[in-house]
Amino acid sequence: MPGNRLSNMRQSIIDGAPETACSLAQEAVAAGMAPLEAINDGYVLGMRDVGEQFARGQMFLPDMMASAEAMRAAMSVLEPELRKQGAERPTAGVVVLGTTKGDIHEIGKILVGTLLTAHGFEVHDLGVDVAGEKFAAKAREVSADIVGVSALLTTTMRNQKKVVEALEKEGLRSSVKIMVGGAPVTRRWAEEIGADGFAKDAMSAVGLAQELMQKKLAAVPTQT
Ligand code: B1M
Repeated sequence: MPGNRLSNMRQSIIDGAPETACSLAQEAVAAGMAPLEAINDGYVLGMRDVGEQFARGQMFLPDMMASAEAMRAAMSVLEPELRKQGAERPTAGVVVLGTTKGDIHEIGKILVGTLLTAHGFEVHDLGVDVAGEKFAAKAREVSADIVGVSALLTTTMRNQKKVVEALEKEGLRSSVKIMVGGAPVTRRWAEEIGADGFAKDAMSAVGLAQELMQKKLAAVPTQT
């Protein structure tokens, strides 16, 4: 039965069917399925299929938008469940998160933010199409430990470098760690632009954020 449920979830994204995606998520929560299993082994696989069909010219932009809508509908049910897991923990660190300038893809970034919150991080999500200066201003405002920048297009991943530069210009680079991610982003790219780390998916992003926090705390001189 869980196998069927997962494949129905996947299909609801391919079909661009928000109502089905939403009711499958509700059923899964009621049946005690882990929200992350539904996301990773059901809905995200549908999104991957959609991307592949789009790349082959078998699917068009309105279909892709309908699929994104279905994904958001499922996430509206699953996200609060994930957040509950982090609600009662002490803050693991302060993260400013956003999708880079020129880019409106947000599903992966939302997933990263949700999992960070579920693991005790205080997340300030700036949304999509965010300029480097805005990341830097928010980082200063909330005394961020980490700035996380998502990019889904090969053209907009270049703007991740602008975020690094904006933090340098603001004099924040030594106090703020930078992590980058998104489908076209690689470890090598992260190194090239001077970021502190790269994560390939949302769960790895949590591990990376924890690692960066440890490095940051280890660098703070202890008081005698
Ligand atoms: Co767009 N799109 N899209 N799209 N879209 C891609 C990215 C594409 C690969 C599709 C394709 O051709 N196969 C392609 C990019 C090609 C390229 O540059 N190499 C593409 C294109 C071309 C475009 C447009 C240019 C299309 C057009 O207008 N002709 C346009 C660009 C608009 C813009 O941004 N300026 C466009 C528009 C759209 C929609 C609006 C229709 C919609 C987005 C809706 C929304 O987000 N609200 C959309 C969608 C849905 C996709 C695909 C199908 C799915 C993206 C997604 O949500 N995946 C995508 C194809 C694909 O990726 N397979 C595609 C699910 C999500 C959970 O995964 O986002 O990868 P992902 O996030 C992962 C990891 O990457 C990682 O963790 C997440 C969870 O595991 N991660 C991080 C992400 N951010 C991270 C940050 C971190 C760490 C990890 O640290 C900070």
